[in-house]
This record gives sequence, structure tokens and C-alpha cells, in this order.
Amino acid sequence: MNTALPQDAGQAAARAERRAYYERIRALHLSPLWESLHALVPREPQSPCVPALWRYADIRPFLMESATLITAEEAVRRVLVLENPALHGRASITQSLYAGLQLIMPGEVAPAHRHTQSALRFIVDGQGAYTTVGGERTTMFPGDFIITPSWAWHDHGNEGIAGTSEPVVWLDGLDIPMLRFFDAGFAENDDVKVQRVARPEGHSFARFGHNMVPVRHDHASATSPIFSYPYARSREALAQLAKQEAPDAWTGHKLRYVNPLTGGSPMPTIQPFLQLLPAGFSGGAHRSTDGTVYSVVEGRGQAEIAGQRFDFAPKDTFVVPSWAPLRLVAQDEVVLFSFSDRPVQQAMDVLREHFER
Ligand code: 1HN
Repeated sequence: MNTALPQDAGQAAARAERRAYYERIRALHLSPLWESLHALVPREPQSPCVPALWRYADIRPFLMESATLITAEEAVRRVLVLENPALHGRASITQSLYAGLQLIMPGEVAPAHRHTQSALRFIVDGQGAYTTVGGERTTMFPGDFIITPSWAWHDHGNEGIAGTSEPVVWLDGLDIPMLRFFDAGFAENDDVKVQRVARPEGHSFARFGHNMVPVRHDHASATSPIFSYPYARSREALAQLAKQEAPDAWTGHKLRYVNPLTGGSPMPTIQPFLQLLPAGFSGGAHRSTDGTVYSVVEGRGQAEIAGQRFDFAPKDTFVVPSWAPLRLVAQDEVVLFSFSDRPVQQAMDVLREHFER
């Protein structure tokens, strides 16, 4: 017996008629906007990304094991990709950003190549590896932040320093998903494995790293002329600030890295940050539309992301999706490196932030 009211029967018939219509127009590669309008234009961001934390203590054994399976040279780049658990198979930690942990063993070389994707390195573990970017080499120390601009030649190696010889691990951040979205990816390998070093180490930092710029070469571009931002310098700034002023109630003492010629981000697509949370800091909830990747440099604490609690320790990585409320708590004095697609959202005039009172 049909118990449906005549009204319901009418609605069911209308739905069936619409479905049949959708089937017919599909053959012409057409679809009805009214069925997806609300999902396409949400009232607020509905990120498919989920919050996640990768404990370095869990990952390190697998990273080291990878070195028994493949050389850096054969792999080209021996990296374990940090995939957002909700974006498996997409090499994405957020919808717009890629992150991975790269390992280079003593004596190894990761051969020279270039691509339109921009990259950053944040040194997590070990010292004595180098990267050469556009003919200038820089030695890597934990906490250093290094950029590889779009289309710049780059190769990495690990020759050790001051008699040490150890595995070196860094966090790679790239705009791979953005370049994929724009179908703007180009890449090529160099003729040589290790590019010729054309300038002495520290050259770009001497020219642009001291609040001064050479008068005959101060043409600003979207990419910073400094490619290595040493931790010792950035850490000193935070140490001074922590002594001299109260922390921001949401973010502690938080600085962004800049292109010294523009005051903008060091790279057009990614903005990196470094922040210090005093021991005992318990921050307010805040959210922003730029999903952000964090690397813990010093100290233990908690990140409460969209109501989920993550305990973090040095060398851990965690991701905060777009518009997810974040609250930071520091047990010890904590230093966090982070990066997001903020410059792109600013260029589009769509960046939004909210700080809960
Ligand atoms: C790349 O060139 C590097 O140069 C690291 O170290 C990660 C991921 C995808 C494509 C290119 C590097 C990368 C990458």
C-alpha cells in the first residue's frame, strides 16, 4: 500500500523527472548548478583537510631505513612525503602545499635540477649538509630556513663539517599542488650532478642580510635575494623580544621572514614564520584561511586544533587546516617554524583571520 501523501508523491515525481533530465544533459557535458551551489560557494571554508601531527620519533627509523633501500642519487630526492590523512595519494599536506622530510647521508649527492615549483627547506636534524642554489652554496644547520626559488638550479650534498659526519634531515615545503592546479609545472635536469659554485659561501647574506643592500643592485623582485636565513640570527631576535615585551595573547612572539627588498614574503607563494611561546604560555583560539604547516624547533607543548589535542615535541610536524581554530600551549619555552600560502591569499584579497576574545 502506498502511504505517501499526494504532496510527497508529487515531490518524488518532480525529483525523478529532474534526475532523468540531469542524465540527458550529462551527455552534452552539462550539469545543473542548483544541485551544487551551496557546496561550491560555502558560507565559510569547509576544508577537506584534517588536522594531523607526525611525531619525529615515529618517523626517524623509517627515514633511516629508506637509506638502506635507495641512494639519494637514485631517488633524485629521498623524501617521505607528509600526506594529509584526508588527501591520500595527492602529495598534499593542505590543498595548496606539499611537505616532506628529506634525508641525505654523509657522502651522498642529490643531483642538480630546477623546476617552476618554489621550495623551502627547514633543517630539522643533523648538520654538515649543503645546498647550492643558483651557484651559491650554504651549509645547513638545525633551524636554518633556506629557499629554492622557482626555476633556480639546486643540488644538495653532505660532506660533513668540523669533523662531523651525520645524516641530515630537513622539512621540504613546496607549492606543488598550486603549480599542479595552474598546470604550470616545468622541470629539467642539469648536465652535471653538482653545479659549479660561482660565489663564496655567505655572499648573498653579506649583500642583503644586514638591513643594507648594495646600491647598484637593489632591484626588487618577488623572490628574496637572500636564500639562507640562519637560525642563530632569527633565534636571537626572538630571545630579545621575549625579554623586552609581552607575548601576543594568541601567537606569542611571532615574526615572519621577509624579502629585504620588498618587505613581502621571501617567495611569491609561501610565507614562512618563526615564533616563540614563553614557558607556561596558554594562547587564545584563532583561525585563518591559510592552512599552515608547523615544525617544532624547541620545547614541548600542545596544539589544540578544531578541538583535537596534539602533544608536540621538538622535530615534530603538524598541520592546521584552513579556518580550523588553533590554540597553542607551551610547557617549556617553545619555538615553532611554520609556513602557509598566505601571500597568494593576500594577492587575491581573500585572507581572513579571526582571534577569539
Ligand atoms: C625537489 O626538487 C626537492 O630539490 C624536494 O630537494 C622535494 C618534491 C617534489 C618535486 C621536487 C629538492 C621535491 C622536489
